[in-house]
Formats: sequence, C-alpha cells, structure tokens
Amino acid sequence: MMKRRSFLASGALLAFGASIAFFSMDLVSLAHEYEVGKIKVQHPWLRAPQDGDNKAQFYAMIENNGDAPDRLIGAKSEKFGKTTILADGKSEGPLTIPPKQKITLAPGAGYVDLLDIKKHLEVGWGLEMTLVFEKAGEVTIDAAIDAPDAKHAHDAEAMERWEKAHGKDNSGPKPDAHQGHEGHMMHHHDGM
Ligand SMILES: [Cu+2]
Repeated sequence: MMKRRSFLASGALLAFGASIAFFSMDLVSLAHEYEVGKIKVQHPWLRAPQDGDNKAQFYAMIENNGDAPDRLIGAKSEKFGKTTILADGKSEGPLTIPPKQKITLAPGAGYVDLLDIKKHLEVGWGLEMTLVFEKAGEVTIDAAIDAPDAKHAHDAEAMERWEKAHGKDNSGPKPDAHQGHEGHMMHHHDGM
C-alpha cells in the first residue's frame, strides 16, 4: 500500500510540474500504473467519502492495447460493499474500452461508485482494490485516496484544503517522490 507521504509528495510535485513544465509531471508520474493482459490502468484514484457518507467515486485512465474491445465489469475490495459503474456518468452499465484507445474516468464524465464503504478511507493514503475486466481478467491496484472535492488525481490543493479543515499536520520531512512506486517502471503520461 502506498503511504500518505508518497501521495502528498506526488501531489506537491504534480502541482509544481503543472506550473513549470509537463516534463516534470512525467517524472513524477513515473509509476502509478498497472497492467493486465492488454489493459493498462493509469493513475487510479478516488474521491474520499464526504464526512459521514459511505460512498466514494473511483476514477482512472484505462488503455486497451488489444485488437478487441474489453469491458470493465466490476471492482471489489473488503473495504466497500458493492459498486455501480456509470460509464457515461449517468446510466448504469459496464464500461467498454475500444481497441487501441484510452478512456478517462473523471469528475463530470464516467466513474465507478464505490458503495457501502465499511472502513474509513483516509485521505492521502491508498486503497487496495481489484478491477475486473471481461477479457483481461483481474488486476489489483492501489488507488490514491484524494480529497472529496479533488478535481484530478493527486490534487494537492484539494488535499491541502481538506487537511486544513480536518486539522491535519502536514509538516515534517518529505520523502523522495518515487518512494512507494517501486515495481511500476513503465509509464507514459498523456496529461489528466
Ligand atoms: Cu497516480
């Protein structure tokens, strides 16, 4: 599981990268990516539940490098009960990823509702969960738990607002931005 500090460092550097150059962004996001079969999942993240709520929204970029369409048909974890996939952001149903295409689940577009959350999801940490694809099969990922109002993965500003509102101490040494990213070396970042 990725630890809080890695995500914070990623977020801070992402913000820095965005204001200086996309090159920096590429360095930072060197890793947050998972592969199964022809499917590649990049920057999985979720909006943590609002205080007192028990549902969260899951987002990611999903790329299909195969010659046939695949579908995201489910997601599971011991920390939530069930999921609802809203491919177009409105109606329920599996999410199709056409061959040789990359789709983006994002606020305002498609997402996966994680319902009946059983344990507290701490903003700034990661949630280990399994995505189920019809053809490619299952892949376990570590989704970044971003603030409930985060606009994109590793939204440092939203996280800072959340921390202030919840009296979290964000001081102390920052680790190497790549800590916790071992083992995920291939990454191509096309912006978020
Ligand atoms: Cu990421």
